[in-house]
Amino acid sequence: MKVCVIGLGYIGLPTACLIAGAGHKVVGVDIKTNIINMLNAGRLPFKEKGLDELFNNVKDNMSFKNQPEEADVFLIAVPTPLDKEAKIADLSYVRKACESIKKYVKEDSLVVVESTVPPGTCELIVSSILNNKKLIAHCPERAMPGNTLYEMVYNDRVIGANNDNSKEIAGRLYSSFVKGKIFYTDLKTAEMVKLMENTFRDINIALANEFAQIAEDIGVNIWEAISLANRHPRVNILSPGPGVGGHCLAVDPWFLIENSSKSKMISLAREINDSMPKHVMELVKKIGVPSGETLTVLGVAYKRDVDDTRETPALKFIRIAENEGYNIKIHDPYVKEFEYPILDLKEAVTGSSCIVLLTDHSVFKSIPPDKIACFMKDKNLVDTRNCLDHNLWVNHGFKVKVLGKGDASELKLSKL
Ligand code: SAJ
Repeated sequence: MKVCVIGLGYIGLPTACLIAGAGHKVVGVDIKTNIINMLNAGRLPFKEKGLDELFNNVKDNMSFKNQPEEADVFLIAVPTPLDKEAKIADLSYVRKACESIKKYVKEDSLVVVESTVPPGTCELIVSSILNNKKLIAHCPERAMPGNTLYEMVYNDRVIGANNDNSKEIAGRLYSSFVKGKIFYTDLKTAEMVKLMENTFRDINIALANEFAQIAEDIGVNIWEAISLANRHPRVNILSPGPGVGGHCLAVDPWFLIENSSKSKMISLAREINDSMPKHVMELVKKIGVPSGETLTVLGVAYKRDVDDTRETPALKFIRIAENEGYNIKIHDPYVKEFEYPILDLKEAVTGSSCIVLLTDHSVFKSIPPDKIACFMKDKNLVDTRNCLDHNLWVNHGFKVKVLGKGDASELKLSKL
């Protein structure tokens, strides 16, 4: 098949490479000229495990352009950001992508939407822009950044299709590179399934974050409590942290509820997770660092061992801290581009009164506290991911506060 992939980001590009690797001819399209130039020059615009090697093996089957062209399948993998004011999906990129392919889509070409969209989008919006062309499928991506290629091949996939013909063509395309099982349903169910998956995770992280704050109040170590609770065969509590980032969990739950008045828990979970950066600010104050001091933020990527900062809770924390009068210095060995300068470790801790660890990058575990203590003004550490060896840091003179770790001696039983 000839497949035209619209949107060459974190999902579109790896998918395009896998499709090319399965022997199809791929035309990759993106509105960003710099991305097209880089790809044509044989370079990747971002890092992802295994992508370099795959790209080098398959690029002869691929071409990259700013404009779509005729194809058997059009695969749309453009972003669907959140309209932050209205808390609804901003479908402008999906609309533009559909407009851009409209004149190339024939009666027998299939249009597959991989972008995450509110239920009803494929049936009502995509279909009407394409003049009710008959072959539409929705196959939401499910891959985890950092392990994208493996998950794109081995995860099960859900394909929503509007008729048997679109189901058959989409099935043929995906089964050529997916080794997981493929399940078929209608368009709207597939759209809802994807949103439910991420909402499930968001709500469970919110529960962990609520447990953590309760534990701080009553003097319990939530990390120990969670690991013990998880010994129950049907319990799997997730980890608390400084909030939820990424282009999915902080966004998708809103898409699920934008056309329903029945949600209570979903928006509450969003509120809890969004409030975590503020809670981290409170921990900094509790450890005794007053405003006017310098804080070192360790990690601004939204999660461990990736360079991705989309929707990162670190940005919210930094803005809150600056509003409260703190100076901020940032160190993140993965992140190359950010709203604030990224410094090397020594520069980031020099003159600082507190290290605030927000991302649990593996390399942070080997930071030697004795080697950086001498550059700091005061030795304080707030660990929001329970990721460092706290005894080691205490032994080198650091005062340590861990998110979710209540001080047993501070227990106040106000209701007893
Ligand atoms: N997080 C916690 N505690 C946890 C787990 C995660 O605070 O116990 C935070 C992370 O630090 C991060 C955020 O949640 O800020 C999201 O990270 P994640 O690893 O849970 O998920 P994503 O956003 O990288 O990828 C998710 C995945 N969805 C599910 O696991 C249900 C992935 O499979 C989807 O493909 C992706 O969303 C997507 O594109 O929708």
